[in-house]
Amino acid sequence: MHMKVLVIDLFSFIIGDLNTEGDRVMVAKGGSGGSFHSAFEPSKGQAKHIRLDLKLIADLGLVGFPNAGKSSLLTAMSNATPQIASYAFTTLKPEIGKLMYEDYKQISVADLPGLIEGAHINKGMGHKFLKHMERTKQLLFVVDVCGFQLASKTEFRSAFEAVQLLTKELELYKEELVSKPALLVVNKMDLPEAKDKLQELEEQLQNPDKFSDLLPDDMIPKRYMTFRHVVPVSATTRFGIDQLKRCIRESLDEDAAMATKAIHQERLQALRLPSHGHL
Ligand SMILES: Nc1nc2c(ncn2[C@@H]2O[C@H](COP(=O)(O)OP(=O)(O)O)[C@@H](O)[C@H]2O)c(=O)[nH]1
Ligand SMILES: [Mg+2]
Repeated sequence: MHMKVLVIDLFSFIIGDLNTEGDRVMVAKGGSGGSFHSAFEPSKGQAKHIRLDLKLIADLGLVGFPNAGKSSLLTAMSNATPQIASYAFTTLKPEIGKLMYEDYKQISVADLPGLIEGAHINKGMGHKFLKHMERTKQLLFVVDVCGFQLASKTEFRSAFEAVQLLTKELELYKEELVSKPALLVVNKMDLPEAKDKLQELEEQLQNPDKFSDLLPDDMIPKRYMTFRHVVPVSATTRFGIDQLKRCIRESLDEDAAMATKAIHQERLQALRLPSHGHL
C-alpha cells in the first residue's frame, strides 16, 4: 500500500487516517432513524466539511527537473510503465515503481510530477510534488549529465547547477527535506562527452562553494546536499542500472540497521536506569 489519506476538518484537526484498503473513519454520525418512540420522526445526521489529504508513501522519491530521465530510469529499474516523452511535464500524476531484488526484497520508488525552478512558490505542479517528498525515506536526485534547458527562454543549467537548484527548491519548501539521505543519479551517460562532463560534475561537487558563483545568490542553497553515492547511468542502454539498484539497497539497509541499533540502545539504557518504582 502506497497511499495514505488524512481526513482533516476545517480547523485542521486530523479526524483520522486511512492507510489500507478497507480502513474506515467516522467523519459524521448519522441521525437515528424514526421509531415508535420518536413518533417515527427520524433525527438529522451531523454535517461536516472535511478535507482529504492524499500522501504517497514510498521508500525513495525521485527529484529531478523535467527531461532528466526520471520516467525512463523508473522503467529501467522497475516494473513501472510511466509515460516517456522528450517534452517537459509528461508525468502529471505520481507513478510508483517497485525495485525487485533476488532475495525478494522490494523497494518502492515514486516518480513525481516534474520539479521546476520556482516549485516552492507553487509554480508548475510545485506543492503537489513536494508534499509527497516529505514521506519518502530517502531522495534520489536525477540529473542529465549534459545539463538542461527547460525552454528556449530559460537559462541553460549544467548538471551541477541542476543539483543546487533542486536542493534550493527542497530547502525553500521545507528545510528538513535537505537533511534526508540522498543519492545522485547522473543519467544519459551514453551521450557524447558524458565522461568529461561527469568528471567535471564530480569535481564541482567536491567543492560546491567555489562553483556556485554562476548561480544567482538567491538560488544558492544554505546547505549543500551530501550524496551517499553518485552513480552514473544510462536509462537507455541500462549502463549502471544494476549498480544503482545495489547502491539504493545499501543506503536503505544502512538506515534500517542504524534504526534497529538505536532501538536496542534505548532498551539497554532503560534496563540500566534504576526504576524509581522500586526505590
Ligand atoms: N540519450 C539518453 N536519453 C535519455 C536517457 N534517459 C532518458 N532519455 C530521454 O530523455 C527524455 C526525457 O525522458 P523522461 O524519462 O521522460 O524524463 P522525465 O521528464 O525526467 O521523466 C526522453 O526523450 C528520453 O528518451 C538516457 O539515458 N540517455
Ligand atoms: Mg517523467
